[in-house]
Amino acid sequence: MPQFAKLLARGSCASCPTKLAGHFCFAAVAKETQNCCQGVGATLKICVTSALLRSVVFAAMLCPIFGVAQLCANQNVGSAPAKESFRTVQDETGRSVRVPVPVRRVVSLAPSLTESLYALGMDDLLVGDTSYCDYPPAAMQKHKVGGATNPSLEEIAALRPDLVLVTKSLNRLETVQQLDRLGIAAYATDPHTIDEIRSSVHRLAEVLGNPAAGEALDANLLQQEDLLRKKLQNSAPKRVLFVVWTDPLISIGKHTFIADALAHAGATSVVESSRDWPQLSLEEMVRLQPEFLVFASGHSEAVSRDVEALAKRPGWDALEAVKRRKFAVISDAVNRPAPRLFSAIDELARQLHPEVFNEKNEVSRVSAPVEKN
Ligand code: B12
Repeated sequence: MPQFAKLLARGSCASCPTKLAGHFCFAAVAKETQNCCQGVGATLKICVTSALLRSVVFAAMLCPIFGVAQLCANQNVGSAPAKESFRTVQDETGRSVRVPVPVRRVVSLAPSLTESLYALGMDDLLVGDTSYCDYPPAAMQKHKVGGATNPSLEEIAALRPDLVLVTKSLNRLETVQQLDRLGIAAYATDPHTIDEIRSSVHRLAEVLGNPAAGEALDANLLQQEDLLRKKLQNSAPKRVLFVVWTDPLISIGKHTFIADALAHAGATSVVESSRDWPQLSLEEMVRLQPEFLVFASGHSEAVSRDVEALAKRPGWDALEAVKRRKFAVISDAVNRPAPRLFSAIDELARQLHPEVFNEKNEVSRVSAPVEKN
């Protein structure tokens, strides 16, 4: 992950005024409380209350100075103990979610959300994730709560999360309903385009209390996107079949983030379905004859990674792209609506349009994927 994002995320005071105000207020409360405690027991409560009040007033004075009055109000800087403060936000599926302020413990139920937290440098909030959360490698050390579609509610509850992160394109509605019944807040994302992935990660950073980290990452991703767009501006898009699943054949619909990722990589899907993950017949694909077949390096053990073996199977062998071995195999990051998707897009563009990327033509490389060791 970019070091600057980490820096902002953990916040030097200069780059994160909210944190500055927060530290100030906390210090003020601590000092006042200590002074008061030296006094008579009966006055302790009043002293603490007045210290708190003064801190709140102090914070209110500081906020406009730093231009973050709204943020301070949202985060209740200097008010009641953290666990008693909440704010209501709307998630990307339109649900109202009561989010504790500050958020200290997060469980992620999707690899894309886990990766986003790491890319934002906010992984210290992550107390649990799924058995599919394998990137960056450090994510594998987090406490596992089961699969993405079948997590253990007991495991999640035992981790006492302030917030559980889910995504509509992978997790089940029932999981969110079960969490609701347990009184555990769940925030859902639902990005369908590259722009929406950037804004979704940005918004997530805000919801978790570090808008500066979201802004920095957003700007970095936008820069990567612009570089690639310029490179490919004169390249005609390649007609491809993106293979999500082989048995049965499942591809992508036109409103999915993968369709938009293909467009950013100089490709267009031969499938034009308005269903997100349509099941298709090979006969239909033979009729459409894509120029390339695009595979993610891993989705599940159940998906054939051996494209040579696939090429020998009846039906598949009738595709021109198969006969000519026009396969593009890219990282499974393409399956995850998260910052690393941008590196998968770059990877695909290099395979589909190698002429644009040869050393001679290359003006500047798209910067390295957002990652963290
Ligand atoms: C299509 C597909 C995808 C699509 C999208 C996922 C999806 N929508 O299902 C893409 C390509 C993006 C994908 C990605 C991944 N997938 Co996948 N995928 C599939 C596949 C092939 C079909 C699933 C399907 O038919 N979905 C259609 C229906 C069920 O989904 P839907 O239309 O979106 O409807 C649901 C949601 O809308 C949701 N919903 C509705 N309203 C609301 C509201 C809220 C608030 C929420 C939260 C949800 C919600 O409920 C609906 C029903 O469940 C299955 C395997 C299979 N053959 O079943 C694997 C499968 C679901 N994938 C799997 C995995 C592991 C992954 C990846 C982790 C792979 C990887 N290595 O990166 C990634 C994770 C992506 C991420 N976000 O991090 C596993 C999950 C295993 C598990 N126990 O959790 C499966 C079961 C494959 C397997 N056997 O291993 N996948």
